[in-house]
Amino acid sequence: VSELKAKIQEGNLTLELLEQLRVEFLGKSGKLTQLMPLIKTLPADEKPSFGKWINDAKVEMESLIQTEKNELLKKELELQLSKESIDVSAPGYEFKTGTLHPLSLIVEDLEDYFIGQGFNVAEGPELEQDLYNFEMMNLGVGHPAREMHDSFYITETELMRTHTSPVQARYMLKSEGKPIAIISPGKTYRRDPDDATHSHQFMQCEGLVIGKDINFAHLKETLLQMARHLFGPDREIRLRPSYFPFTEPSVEVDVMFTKKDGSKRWIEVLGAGMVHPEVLRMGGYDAKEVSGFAFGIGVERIAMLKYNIDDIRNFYTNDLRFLSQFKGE
Ligand code: FA5
Repeated sequence: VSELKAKIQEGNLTLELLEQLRVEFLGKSGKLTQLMPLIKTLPADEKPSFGKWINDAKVEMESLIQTEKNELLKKELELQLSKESIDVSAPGYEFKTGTLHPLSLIVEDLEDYFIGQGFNVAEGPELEQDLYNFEMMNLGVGHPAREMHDSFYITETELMRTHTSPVQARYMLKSEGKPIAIISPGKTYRRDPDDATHSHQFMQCEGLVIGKDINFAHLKETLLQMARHLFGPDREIRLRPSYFPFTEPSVEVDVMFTKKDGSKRWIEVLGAGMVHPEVLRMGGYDAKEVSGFAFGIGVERIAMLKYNIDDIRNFYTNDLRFLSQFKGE
């Protein structure tokens, strides 16, 4: 007992060293344990006192070790607590959050704006059937305007949609002759070589309005108000005659931009027109009863103009230095 006491008092114990001491004295072949068999060699009248002596020693040693163990555990806990104390004056961590992609910002803005005008938002598949992408848009097999939409065919009859216009056809069939006012933003695909203003995958936002007495003035005013919402209240637009097989008459719309050096120029942002009677008919509408207009906006174009971006590839190369500039927009 005194030997153990001395060793504990030497100090510098750790929990591990203490355990070694326990084994050394009380373990299976420990110093005290080894004394136990001696009891057999003693005369019967000495056995009880020897047994008591051994037992007392064991109890005392165990208590010494337990006390020391509690001390060590307490010290360890205190050390840990002192290390882990909270320094309320330490500078905080910067939590890095993502940001919406500029194209998502434009799409959300268009959705908010048109929902406010009473439009619904419709969706259609990106892997589209030839039927909706071309035929129901009045571009039959062999139609030369199909060339304008060099496409990625996946099977004989399915392709990656070349524009968002097939959503027009799908929505007309679903609406069964009822009036329509929708926009439909989404991804589109064409076999255009990538350059500063073209991408093989880009976004469009379709618009379609069908009802009684819808006329060209409705289309013009809708586009003018949208341009002013997007680019400011004084913004001028210009409608140029154009051709699309699914609209008649057709126009392309330019928006006036003032460059940094003060010079002005028109920039094309969308195609539009009055829905072609054939398209109405195929969609289940009577062209003598109703009329409609449609438009297809190039979303990247809008984003490039709004945020002054001169290369469309910036949207698709995931450079955080570019993307992080749209925080808080
Ligand atoms: C169309 O795709 C018609 N569906 C638009 C339309 C809808 C007309 C409804 C009438 C009624 P166009 O091929 O011009 O039209 O494309 C429309 C816009 O998409 C273009 O003004 C341009 O901004 C954008 N666009 C076309 N090709 C690309 C491309 N490769 N990369 C980026 N933007 C493109």
